[in-house]
Amino acid sequence: MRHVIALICLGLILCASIASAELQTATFTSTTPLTIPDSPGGPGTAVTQTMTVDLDYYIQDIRVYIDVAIVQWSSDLRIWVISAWDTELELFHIAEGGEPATNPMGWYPTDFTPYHDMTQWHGEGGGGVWTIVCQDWSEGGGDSVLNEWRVEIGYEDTVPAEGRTLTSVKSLFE
Ligand SMILES: [Ca+2]
Repeated sequence: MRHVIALICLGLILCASIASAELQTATFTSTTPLTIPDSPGGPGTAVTQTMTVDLDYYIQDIRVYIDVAIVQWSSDLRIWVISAWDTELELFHIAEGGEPATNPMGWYPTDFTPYHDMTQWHGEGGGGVWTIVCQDWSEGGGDSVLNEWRVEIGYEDTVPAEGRTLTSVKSLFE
């Protein structure tokens, strides 16, 4: 009987430690519309919007959501996101990631395939100013509007992020 109790206790301790290692998730959202002007031919005007992410933890997992209203062709568009630590990744590349031709709305990397590998953001501090950059690369089809974008960060709340000067921390995740 004593052994059974000991095993149950051990089991409870294991479960508790596994539970505490689960990732927490925080989502940050911008719903300010951003007009993406149609290209006059070649790369059009790049427009940007920033969003402050208030989170003092390292990125262990990340998704980015976009909702773009497109007059005609999503294949005209390119969208980049720049992290708080200034790592710029292209997510939307002329609709090669499986985005629909009109009104693409969904998450990278779960709904659409990002053009760049988003794991490059893992190990960076999540907190700070994030930037989205949108550009129309082909004449015609009219302006588009980025209605909303979100950054969802998975993190462990047991490890608070230090300042970004500790870039060596990033290597621990690679
Ligand atoms: Ca266009």
